Amino acid sequence: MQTVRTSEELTEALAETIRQSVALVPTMGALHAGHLALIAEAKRRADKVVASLFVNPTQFNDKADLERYPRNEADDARKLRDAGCDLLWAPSVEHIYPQNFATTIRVAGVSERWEGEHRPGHFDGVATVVAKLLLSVLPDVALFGEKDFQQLAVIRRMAVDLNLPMEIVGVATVRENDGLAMSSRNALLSPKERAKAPSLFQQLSELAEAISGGSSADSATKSATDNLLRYGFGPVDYVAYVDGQTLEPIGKYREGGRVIAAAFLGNVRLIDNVAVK
Ligand code: PAJ
Repeated sequence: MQTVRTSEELTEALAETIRQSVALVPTMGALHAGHLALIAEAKRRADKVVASLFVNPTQFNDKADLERYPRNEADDARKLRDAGCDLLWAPSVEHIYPQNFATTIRVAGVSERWEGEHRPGHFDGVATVVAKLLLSVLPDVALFGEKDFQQLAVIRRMAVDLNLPMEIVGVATVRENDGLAMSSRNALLSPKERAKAPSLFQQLSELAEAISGGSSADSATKSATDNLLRYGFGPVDYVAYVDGQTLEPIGKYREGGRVIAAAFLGNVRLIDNVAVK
C-alpha cells in the first residue's frame, strides 16, 4: 500500500485508476473494527479504496482533546493494508490548512442542535475538512459511519447543497459484544465505567421500542435520561428522538426517525444512536 502526502502525489497516484471506481474512507486514525468495516464496505462498492488519515485540528473545540488524540500512523497503515486498502492519504496540517487559510463551510440547520450545541464550531471543522478531502480525491463513493449520526446527516446535506459528484454511504455501527459502540474513547474508560457503558445502547434500544410502540417521545426520552443518570452517567448532554435527515426533534413515531444521545461517564463523553423502526 502506497502512502502519499500532498495533493499532487495524490492526483498522480489516482491517475492510474482512471477507468476504475474509487471509494474514500475519511478517518482520524486510531483505527478499530468500526473503521475497518467502512474499508470492507468500500471494497464491496469500488475497485480501489483510499483511506485518509488526518487528525483535523479545526473540529476539536477542546485543545486538550486534540493534544491527547491517539496517533500511531504505522499501526494504522498496517491495519489498513491488512484490510485491503489500496492507498493511504496522510496529509500534513500545513498542507490542508495553508498559510492565511480563510474558507469555512457551515451547514446550517442540521448541524446546529445536539453535537453542534455542545461542541461549538465542531461541524464547521468537519464539513470544511470533509469537503476538502472529497474534492481532493473526487471518489465515486465516500463512506461514513452511522455511529456519528449527525455528522453523516451534515455531510449528506453538504454533498447535496454543493452538488458534490459522489455518493455518500452510511455504514451501520459496529459494536462490542455487549452492545457498546466501538470508539477510540472506550479505551479511556475505567473498568467500572466500562462495565456501565453498554447501558447507553440499552437505554436507546428501549427508547426506540417504546416510541415505535406508540409512547410519546417527550416522556420516553425523559425516562431514558433518568435511567442513565441512575446508572452512573452524568451529565447527560441530550437524549432525543429526531428526524433522520434534518435532526429536528419529533414528538411521535414517524418513519425514518432516530433516537440519539450523548452522555458522560466520568471524563469520557460517549455518543450513540438507534433507528426507530
Ligand atoms: P473518526 O472518528 O476517525 O471516524 C472515521 C469514520 O469511522 C467516521 O465516518 C465514523 O463515523 C466511523 N466510525 C467510528 N466508529 C465507528 C463504529 N463503531 N462503527 C462504524 N463506523 C464507525 O469521524 C471522523 O473521524 C472525522 O470527523 C472525519 C469524518 C474523518 C473528519 O475529520
